[in-house]
Amino acid sequence: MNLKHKELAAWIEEVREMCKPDSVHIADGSKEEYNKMLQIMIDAGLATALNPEKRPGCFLFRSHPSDVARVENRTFIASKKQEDAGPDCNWVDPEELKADMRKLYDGCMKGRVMYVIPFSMGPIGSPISKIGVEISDSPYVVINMAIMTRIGEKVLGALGADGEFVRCIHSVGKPLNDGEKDSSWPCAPSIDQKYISHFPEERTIWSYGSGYGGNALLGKKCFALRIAGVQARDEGWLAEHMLILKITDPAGKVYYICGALPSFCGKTNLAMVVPTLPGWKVETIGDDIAWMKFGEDGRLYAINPEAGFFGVVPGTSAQSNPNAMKQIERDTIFTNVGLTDDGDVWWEGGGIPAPEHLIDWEGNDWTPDCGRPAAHANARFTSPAAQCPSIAPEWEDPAGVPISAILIGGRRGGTIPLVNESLDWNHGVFLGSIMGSETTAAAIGLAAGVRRDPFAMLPFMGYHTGDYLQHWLNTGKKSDSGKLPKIYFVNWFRKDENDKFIWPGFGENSRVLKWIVERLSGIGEAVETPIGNLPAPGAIDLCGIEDKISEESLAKILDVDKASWLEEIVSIKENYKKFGDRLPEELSEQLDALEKRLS
Ligand code: SAT
Ligand code: MN
Repeated sequence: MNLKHKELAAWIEEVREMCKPDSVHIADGSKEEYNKMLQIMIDAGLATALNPEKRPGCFLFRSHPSDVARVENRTFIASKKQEDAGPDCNWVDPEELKADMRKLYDGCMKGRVMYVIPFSMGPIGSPISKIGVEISDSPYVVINMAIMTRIGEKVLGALGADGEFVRCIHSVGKPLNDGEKDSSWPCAPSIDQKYISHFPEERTIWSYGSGYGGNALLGKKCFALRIAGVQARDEGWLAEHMLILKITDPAGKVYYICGALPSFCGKTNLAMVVPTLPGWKVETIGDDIAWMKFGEDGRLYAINPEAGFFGVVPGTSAQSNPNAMKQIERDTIFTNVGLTDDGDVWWEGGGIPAPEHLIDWEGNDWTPDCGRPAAHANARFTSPAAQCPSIAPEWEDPAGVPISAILIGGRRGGTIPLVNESLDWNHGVFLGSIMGSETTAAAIGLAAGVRRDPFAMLPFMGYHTGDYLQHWLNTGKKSDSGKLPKIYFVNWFRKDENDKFIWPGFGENSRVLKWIVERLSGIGEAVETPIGNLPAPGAIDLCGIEDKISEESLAKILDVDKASWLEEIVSIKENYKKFGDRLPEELSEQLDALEKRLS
């Protein structure tokens, strides 16, 4: 391919000289290329084609047991100054890190092809989209990036001769000696040989040693959250770990809502929720990341920068997520699930009885009584967003969709009510700053059991969290309060005295969405409380689920228990200490005001 972009061509040459691959391939993004790469991986024993009668167009990969998830302690933010990385990032000096990594990169692609993957985060040509180029020695990365982003020639076209792009280098970290046979999942097996490095000032990502998920598909968390977060701060927009929903009420009025939920809070399920309320429709725009910019009308417009979903497989069932179940019937890549004897896939929590025998995610014989799971807990599907049955027709609209509300939430057994409407933007940002999930029933006490995860960004911060929260506060000053999205704090996970979830969840969460939409349109009823506006008695529609939850139980998860909120304040203060003098003043004010309202 003829590269018009001189800087890009020079950078490719520089990386080639460092990594010393056998050859270079610039991905064109065609279907033929995708199929050919899969065939090469099947022939080499890296991939298994599933039974086309059961799962047409589907393939299974098994990763190395050391390489099954993101590695947070090997994720580095190498800003020039340590204080700019803040309390939630692993900071390393950029020059030292580069020197170490250059040694690892030297000759690391020997025996392999170096793939160059031009990719667009967001619809090509959207004013909110951005371009990256990932250089990788993993064909698995190429086909996953082909699903998760828009790749190839059309991106090079959009880049032109001098367009801006984020430089991403990735190597699995396993050069091949002459004649050495490749393993089925090459990687650097020891954790301390893995590096997921970000150079925020240079808008550059260097990854080494892992082939899995966000460690290797560099458009996702590395670019779209950590690097884009820094770009968003500098350019005045928001790059967030949020799903995007389209809700249509029975009268046909449409609302778009973003939602930030930490891991294991059912984010993908909510992104594809099937409402149980008659007349209501929910469609999907995105399941993981939202990029939001102000439009000329002063409203925030969001795009989903991704083109596919990289969802957790275990627990995905016709009950938890019927849309995902349909989506992954075809043209999907599975990683680390079980392989049945008839060439289909199987996983725990799928609602399908276990077969008598299968091959587990590590490639071993498996029977239901063997005492090991068939699928790894972080097994994933990679599947095009376009084939999700609930995808909204406008999901690729380059203009984005205007956001009316932002949901934030976590997994909390107590204190935090089912839903709480913030009083205004700053109060909403305050709620975003205190959100989080209980880790375990840690012995260190209630307060220490909550992992505060502001806007679900903790693992994805590219700079100081205090500055990040200040950026949210500043964003609110850029428009009229009536045009800004309203912020709602949700918690599906309140438990009763017997440790049982009180709220039925899943499709019934649409009842909370209904109240939110009614609030937006001015008809929803709320009561003012010291912590925010909570649904008035009877305002959450329980029609048809009276057998699952009574008005009394609902009242329990909509209460404000003063004693536990006072404990909460102690814990928030403790957590705020880590921001030092970068804790935004507005947030201390919010905390003081809350304390006053409670007393
Ligand atoms: O591996 S990913 O970062 O893509 C998914 C996740 O961990 O949330
Ligand atoms: Mn995520």
